[in-house]
Amino acid sequence: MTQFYSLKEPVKYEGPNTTKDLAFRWYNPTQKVLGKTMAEHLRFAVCYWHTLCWPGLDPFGGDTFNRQWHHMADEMAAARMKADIMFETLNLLNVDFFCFHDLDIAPEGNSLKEFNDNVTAIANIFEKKMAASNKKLLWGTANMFSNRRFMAGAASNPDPDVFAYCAAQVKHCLDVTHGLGGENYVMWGGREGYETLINTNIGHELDQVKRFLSLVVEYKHKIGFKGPILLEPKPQEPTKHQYDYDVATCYNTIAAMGLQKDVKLNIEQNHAILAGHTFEHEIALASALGVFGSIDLNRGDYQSGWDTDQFAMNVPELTLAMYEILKAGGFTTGGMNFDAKIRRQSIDADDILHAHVGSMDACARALLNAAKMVEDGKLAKLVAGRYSKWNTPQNQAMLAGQESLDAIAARVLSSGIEPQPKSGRQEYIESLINSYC
Ligand code: XUL
Ligand code: CO
Repeated sequence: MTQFYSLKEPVKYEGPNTTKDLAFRWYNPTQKVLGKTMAEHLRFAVCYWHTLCWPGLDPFGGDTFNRQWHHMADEMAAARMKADIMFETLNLLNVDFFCFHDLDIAPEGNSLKEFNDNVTAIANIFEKKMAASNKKLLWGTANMFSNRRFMAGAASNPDPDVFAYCAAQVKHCLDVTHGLGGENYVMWGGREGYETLINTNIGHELDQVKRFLSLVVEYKHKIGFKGPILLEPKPQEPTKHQYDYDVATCYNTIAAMGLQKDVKLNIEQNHAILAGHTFEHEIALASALGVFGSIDLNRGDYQSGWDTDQFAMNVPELTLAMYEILKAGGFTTGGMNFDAKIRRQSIDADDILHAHVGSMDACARALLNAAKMVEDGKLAKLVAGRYSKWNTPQNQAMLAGQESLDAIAARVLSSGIEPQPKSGRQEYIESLINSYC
């Protein structure tokens, strides 16, 4: 076992008045909120890629973190060291879940066969570590965006050999995820889109992406993988346009294919912002459409228009998101994966711990606030009130399609209906929400 961090004992809940730097002030895993423990509500996961793979580079400069495993000649030894540190991280943070891309955990080698063998070897190590520590896999996913073979797309590549290669890669990654008891399988289409429309057959590419999704769903049933396949909406970056633009766009694909039972969504805060939506909008819409799955938790920067993937620390913002998650009934197989990275100047190992602890505390506070909103019920009552006139038999019949356009028109003309506008009370509601925070 390595000792990467200065901390030796797991971070503990000490309450809001503690003077300790590394302690939970709000996240108390066993504390009951609305009938479930905080740990059951939040289902935190540490991600492999930002935590252990990204070296701190930006478009103008390279590695700032200088981690030992990025400078080792033996790549499998480096992969084993990363596995040790992942479990050290989970243990210190008292986090139950982790998530990975195949390429995060093992080196590519010189062929897909070699890559698969490397991934399996590390998964075998995970299996032992998971059994010993009670840690679980929230989801696995295949990295089909880093290697140059994917530069023109993965499943949407003009070259069918790339499509077939992707099928082979996902098959193995889904097998490994299944073998480790992964609760979901994620597909983020980083290269499923285009750089320029003028060299792209958009209809053909969409057919390819849909066929690929069917293949994965068919295979999931074949091997008895019970969790959902999660699409992860994102509008652009790395491509100019990604086909999984936002929740609405993904839902259209899922519904057109009739896959609502098997395919849900993994919603990321920063991706919502890039698509021109709020985080809570994307959660609420996914829930309304029956495809809410999981969360990639992070925070975008409202000034810079790219995926900054900062740790989420803004309690009022998280409160609205948490309220939508509670209204959606909470997580089933999903959870809160920290798809977030420390800044490139945060070069100390312990910065990783501070980032997670701070964000877990922010989520816990948001959960407590949102629970107050639910328990109090004032907001729900206000919203229900705005729609209450729909409950009359007449208006229910109109909504259920039992009245035609001309029948409605005749009714309006004969009864002299004159709609009476009512205040939306936005400022009152905004103040009410502040009162819970
Ligand atoms: C990229 C992103 C990915 C997915 C998994 O923006 O969010 O890391 O979460 O491929
Ligand atoms: Co993500």
